[in-house]
Amino acid sequence: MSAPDWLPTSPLHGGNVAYLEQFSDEALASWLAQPVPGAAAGSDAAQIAVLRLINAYRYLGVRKAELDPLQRFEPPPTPELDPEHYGLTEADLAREFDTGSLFGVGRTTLADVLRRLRSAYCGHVGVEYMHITDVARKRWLQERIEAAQGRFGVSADLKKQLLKRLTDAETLEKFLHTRHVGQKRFSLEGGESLIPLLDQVISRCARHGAKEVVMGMAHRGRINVLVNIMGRAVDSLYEEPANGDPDTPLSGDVKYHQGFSTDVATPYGPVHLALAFNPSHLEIVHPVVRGSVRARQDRRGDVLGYEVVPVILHGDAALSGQGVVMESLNMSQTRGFRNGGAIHIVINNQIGFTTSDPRDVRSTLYCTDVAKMVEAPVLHVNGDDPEAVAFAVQTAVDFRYTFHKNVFIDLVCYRRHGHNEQDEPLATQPLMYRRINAHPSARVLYAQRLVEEGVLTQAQVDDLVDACRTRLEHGEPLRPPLETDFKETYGMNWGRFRGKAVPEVPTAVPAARLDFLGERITTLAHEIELHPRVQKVLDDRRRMRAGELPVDWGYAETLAYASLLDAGHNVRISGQDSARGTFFHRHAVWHDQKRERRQSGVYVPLEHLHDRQGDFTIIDSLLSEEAVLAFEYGYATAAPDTLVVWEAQFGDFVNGAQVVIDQFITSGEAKWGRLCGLVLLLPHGFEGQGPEHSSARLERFLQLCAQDNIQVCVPTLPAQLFHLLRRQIVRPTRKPLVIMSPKSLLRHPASTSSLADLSSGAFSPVIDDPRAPQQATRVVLCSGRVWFDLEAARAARGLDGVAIARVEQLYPFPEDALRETLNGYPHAATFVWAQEEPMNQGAWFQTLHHLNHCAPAGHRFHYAGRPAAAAPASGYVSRHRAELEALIGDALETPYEN
Ligand SMILES: Cc1ncc(C[n+]2csc(CCOP(=O)(O)OP(=O)(O)O)c2C)c(N)n1
Ligand SMILES: [Mg+2]
Repeated sequence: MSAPDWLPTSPLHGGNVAYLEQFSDEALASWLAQPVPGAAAGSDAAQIAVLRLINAYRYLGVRKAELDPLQRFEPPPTPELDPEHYGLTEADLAREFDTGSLFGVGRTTLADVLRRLRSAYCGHVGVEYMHITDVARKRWLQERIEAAQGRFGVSADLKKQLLKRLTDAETLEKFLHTRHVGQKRFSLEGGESLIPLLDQVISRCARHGAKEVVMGMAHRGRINVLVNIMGRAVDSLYEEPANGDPDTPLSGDVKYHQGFSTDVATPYGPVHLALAFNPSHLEIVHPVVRGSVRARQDRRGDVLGYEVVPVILHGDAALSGQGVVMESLNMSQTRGFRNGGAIHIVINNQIGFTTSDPRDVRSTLYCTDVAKMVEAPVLHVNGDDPEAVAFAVQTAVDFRYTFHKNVFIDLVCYRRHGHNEQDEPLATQPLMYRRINAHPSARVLYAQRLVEEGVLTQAQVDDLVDACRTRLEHGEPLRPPLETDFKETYGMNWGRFRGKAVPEVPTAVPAARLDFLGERITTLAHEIELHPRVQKVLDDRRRMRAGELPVDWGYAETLAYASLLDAGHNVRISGQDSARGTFFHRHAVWHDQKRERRQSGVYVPLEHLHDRQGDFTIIDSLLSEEAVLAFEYGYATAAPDTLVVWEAQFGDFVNGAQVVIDQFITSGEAKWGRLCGLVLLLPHGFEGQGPEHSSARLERFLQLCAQDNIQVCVPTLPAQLFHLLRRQIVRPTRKPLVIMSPKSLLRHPASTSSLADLSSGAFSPVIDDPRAPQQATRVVLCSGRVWFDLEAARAARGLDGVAIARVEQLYPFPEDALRETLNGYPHAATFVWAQEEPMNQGAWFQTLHHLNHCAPAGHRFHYAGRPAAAAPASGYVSRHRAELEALIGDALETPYEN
């Protein structure tokens, strides 16, 4: 075979090993893939062949690594790992070669090279790292792996500790199996090494300075983690509130979704551990954990993630199957969402429920291949070798702390029982499970090894089991909680926010303060040449401050944020293109037309109020709904005093994050008692933009409303948004707030407020007809922008007998306020609910009972709106207009039989 063009024909002349080294590993890899026709002739060629062989092991050694405890599959043919592939022969084995960058070797025989490579790359740890483009990261890993050569240098003390933790893991499962017969627990058996693994992760992180570790995981082994890692008492998991207890309105959740937080001791000091509550939706907790970690990091000013570390566990099937993993990884290094890298752990039991055939589960070789998109290294490790596991952990944690990047540990194991304990795995995996049934546990295998090594006697091994069993039988925790004041220090004191009632609070800001803030947000600290259209926005805001123009949405919203920052609260807003605003209205970041961003070419007025203000963060997010919204939920649940806002580009796209809405935002408090003050801004309104840019699916949010879980509002005036955003923080409760936010209203001349509207009053759940026509015989109620269409038509048609009022808060439904409004129209005989959404959508069916509750005796509300429709809106402007005309007529003039 001839060398590729870029290689000199005789690379060794003139010390050209170094020359070879400078070529990228990728280039060498592609050369490697070429077939080798004949024997390598001459010593130069043989030397090149040796270097190529070394490189091949770095890329492909993992394929021959002994990772699977069950040894079900033959390793795939990998001729690139055989010297013959490069034309090297038996005779070359004893010859000495230069080994290039093979760590710590220099010149040695080919036989020695092979031995070193096989022990480094083909033992119980298989590493994938050659996809990393950064040379420093790659070299760092190379050194670690090649220096160890599969010998992990584990001390006798650590060996005993590893066995003890394996024993705890196994004994707990056996104990639960007999104590709580027939109860689903999603046993960890087959993957017991997870417990010593997590122990090592926590203490290694502590050694690097971690003060908090936040974990997320699904069902598998969760009870084991709660007991063995978090120190939860077993009985506390199985306690249930008495049936029908009126003080327990919460739904609660199954025990394998329980979160917990505690402080644990490590040799390097105490660590606060939090395990996030999770729903069944396996991978969705991943971005939630990242958000919670980011909030904690922000609170500590921990920019690089030294003190707070996310540890995220995955199942093999879920990791490779669910799209939210890709979204979460994609955001993991971006400015607004990074954590300084997460430690990912895969409980790779080689099966998902009943599905394990490689031809069905994924299209990649490894379940971890998605990690490569962010160039994370992957350490695959045989779960039957706890020492290899400990080595993988040390390497992974040190890597994370050195480079602040994600890292994956793929714990290759098996699942001893069915998916849950009632499941019969032999029904679908007979061969796999026959093997498993004959396979001794990791504890038994490791105990045998330690007895053979003379580290422990069999009696001592048995004592470990007995001691654990005794503790469990006496109800003692397997990991006693630590007496620290950590919880007080790092806890978030949510107690002050708990409460069912959602009282109205004063949210007005004194005029003088508004004026001061208005000055700050319209003043440039340094010279910036704005785009003329942005300059116009700024000029207009200055005139709004002076009272020369009415207050628009952009100014009112910015003042709301300014007033909260002024009081020391932090404000965090993320969404696609949120800094400017999809509709060119927000302009929270000003761009100099002459300078690059990096050369202070941007100015964020809300960061420059005064020295004691809160932090303002506005993020143009990556194009993700699910992961980003989940992240913000996680953030908001860990930052009660920060106003956290997520904005959809158009409200229509929020359904890409439906899991977050269903499983966390609307039900998290009922299931887990988790409070959250997250705000969703969802642009909504039927303006002829077609089926996909009209509806944030108001009806879906309303359907999810119960037990005071969330708030759903449709503000139609800038001052309403101002008070609503402020109320979210000023009020002593925390409830998610869903806002159907404006699009065309942003520029509607009638949709403005005055400065006085901000310096007095509060959010009004119902806005009466400003004309309050007391003689009205017909009352039309609506929500949102259609009010302006109705009002314009009413005026144009001279329908003085019609009153049109707005319901601005749809949940909790303001029955008292609405009754009061309706009482103002004693002559009304016709009551109409008008909406622009089709009948099966919008607020109609979800609020009808409230409306009729409020209607005067003997009256009920009639519907005026589009007929039920499959698609939210028409794509034809003419049809859109005709439908609008029809619904206006129905609302204002069509007679209804009562
Ligand atoms: C999003 C989602 N889809 C489907 C399920 C149902 N389900 C529960 S566990 C499971 C298999 C998960 O396999 P894996 O991720 O490998 O975890 P393991 O149970 O093997 O530990 C499935 C399909 C679920 N919980 N969540
Ligand atoms: Mg699995």
